[in-house]
Amino acid sequence: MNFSFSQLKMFFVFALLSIAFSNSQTSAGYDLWLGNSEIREPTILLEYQNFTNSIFFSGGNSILLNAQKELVKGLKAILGRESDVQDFPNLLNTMWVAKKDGLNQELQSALKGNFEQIGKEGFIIKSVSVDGKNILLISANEDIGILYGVFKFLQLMKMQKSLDEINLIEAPKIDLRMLNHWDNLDRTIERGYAGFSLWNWQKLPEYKDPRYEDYARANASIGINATALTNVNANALVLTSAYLEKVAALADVFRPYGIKVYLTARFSAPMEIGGLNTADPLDKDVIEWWNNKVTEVYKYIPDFGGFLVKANSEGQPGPQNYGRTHVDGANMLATALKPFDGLVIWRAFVYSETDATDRAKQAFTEFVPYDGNFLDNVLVQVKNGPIDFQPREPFHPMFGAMPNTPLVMEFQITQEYLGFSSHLVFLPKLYEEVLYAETYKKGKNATVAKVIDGSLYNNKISGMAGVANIGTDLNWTGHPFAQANWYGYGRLAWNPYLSSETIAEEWLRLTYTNDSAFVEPIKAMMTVSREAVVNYMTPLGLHHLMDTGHHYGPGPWVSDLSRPEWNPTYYHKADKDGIGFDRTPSGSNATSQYAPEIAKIFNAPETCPEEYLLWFHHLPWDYKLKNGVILWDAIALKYQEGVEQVEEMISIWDQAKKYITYDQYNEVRMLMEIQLKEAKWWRNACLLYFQTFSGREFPPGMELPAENLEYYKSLKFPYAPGN
Ligand code: BDP
Repeated sequence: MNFSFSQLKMFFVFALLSIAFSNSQTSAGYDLWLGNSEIREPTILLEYQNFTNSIFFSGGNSILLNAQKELVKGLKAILGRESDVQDFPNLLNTMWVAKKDGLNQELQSALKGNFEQIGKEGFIIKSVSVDGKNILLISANEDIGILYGVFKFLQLMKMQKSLDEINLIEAPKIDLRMLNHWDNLDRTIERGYAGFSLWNWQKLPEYKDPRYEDYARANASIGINATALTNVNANALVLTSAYLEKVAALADVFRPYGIKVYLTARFSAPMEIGGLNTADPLDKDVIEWWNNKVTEVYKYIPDFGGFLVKANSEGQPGPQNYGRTHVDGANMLATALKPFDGLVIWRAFVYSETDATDRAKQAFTEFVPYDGNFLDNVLVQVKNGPIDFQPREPFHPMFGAMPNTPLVMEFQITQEYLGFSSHLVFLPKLYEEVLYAETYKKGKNATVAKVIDGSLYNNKISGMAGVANIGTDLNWTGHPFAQANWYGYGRLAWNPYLSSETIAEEWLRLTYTNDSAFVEPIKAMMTVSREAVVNYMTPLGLHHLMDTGHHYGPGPWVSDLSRPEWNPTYYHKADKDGIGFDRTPSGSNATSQYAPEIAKIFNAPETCPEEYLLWFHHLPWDYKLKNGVILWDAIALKYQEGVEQVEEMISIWDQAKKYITYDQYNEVRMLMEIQLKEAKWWRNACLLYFQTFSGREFPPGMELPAENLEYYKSLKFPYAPGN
């Protein structure tokens, strides 16, 4: 075949374009917060060069090899040159990376007392002066501490922090820092909005997608040390040997990054894959089946973490099917796991179709009486609020109410109820609000964070779980800013006392640039984004107004589902007299599940924080808020405010355009267009619907809906993702 010159030219242009395109694709967010390495500050750069001229790295197993690999690669990206890394110490070394036992006497004594503070996973980064020479040290008790220390060190450099007098002694405050993947074996993800599951079960165990390692690396860089691979609505097949072999292959990739694998255990597995005719936790054959199964699991995965269990919740099987309790079920599994140091993480997300009491009360009622009855390798996992991952909920009253049971905080990182992966919502703001909440359980200063990290009740183990927002999308999370939610979740699991602003700043610097002209306004934009979504979806304590099933968009009118508590009308209770759910003693009395100090505040509409007003009170449309505005007007104006906040976010983003690449700018800009459109949709649909009860005009200042209520009600989304 002959090509003309112009055809050849076209071919070259095409080839060049596709190379450029694939390059821009691989850099389009794939590197996460491990990406940006530019250092613009010359004095800082010089300091870094001095410290990293000659490095002694005391090597060892695969975790340390990874740490060394990260250090070499990271320094090269930052400094633009290779550092001299040696595995024997000498006089020229400007930096030492070694566990305690790899340090010489002099350096060990320079760190005296520090090693007791950092436990198994912590690290020390310290500049010490030995014989008049400044040496930078990264040390730890265990290998994993070195890996975490190296990641931290590189992050500090990327954020242009001076290392001159650094003295950082850090250890995680929470033991179990876990991701929960709601991934199905067919690779769909329940409530996943970033593509399909990373786990390619079909090709495992032979084919290990390089992405598994990138996943592990990203997690290790923020200290995540556990991952539950499968959906809580579990499939028993993952416990068969054919799948365990695949799980083992993933565990092998994650192990050198300090990450343990967990699986969800379907309670009826002994029947489904074991051929038994019962799954009764007190039945001796069932007990034996689980014992054998656990032994088998540990043959494949010697450091298997344990089981995450959703039982007797939303139709999932559980011990109650056999007249047994959550304690019977959890302890049976815990007994099987105990010899291998495995854990049971038993979820408290329960509400029953036969229980007519307020759904918000049911988990507390069911679980709190069991406090102290679970074996010591059982943790109870509780969602942040008493309903279900809403844009805003008061903290779950179980936090603080079970002193003898380690409670794992369950946050949702995937944005099931917060606009999927099209809305920019910075979730650490939400997490922080919950963690900072005062429980009054042992006097003042008994925050939820103190319950979770085990310090309030001296629990022996502590944990936090985040329902992952990760999928096969090139940028992992669908929305570039949803990466900040993965990052921020990890940071708070490491230290639940960090502020969301600190996290936003770190993430922006590590992901985009250190230029404060970019960082400051965008940080402010991220900070406001959470309040914006509350305002345009569910202001003033409203909740669960989402359309049902897929939870995409507004559906406050839905009232015909079989279970009452699946209907939005159950939650807002709008009628001609007013709106809101009375959870005070005159209503469901859910407030009684909180400490009396808090119940008192929540019980009176005058003292109840306005952001929870309609969560706890049913109030007349003309009820006057603190600022004198009547409730109907206030609701309408809050919805309007939410829309305006998104407009403001867009204008901030537009001004930041010059600090980042066009692709980085444009991707977010296009998503913001969706967010604005949907914010208006939420406002219009909810207000037109509530207006049918209030019978009042919209207040001045509110942009009038573009369509009528029938239009909004007619919208259907049979293929909304994640369902
Ligand atoms: C709800 C989700 C559902 C989950 C459930 C859970 O809609 O898909 O299975 O939570 O946490 O929010 O078990």
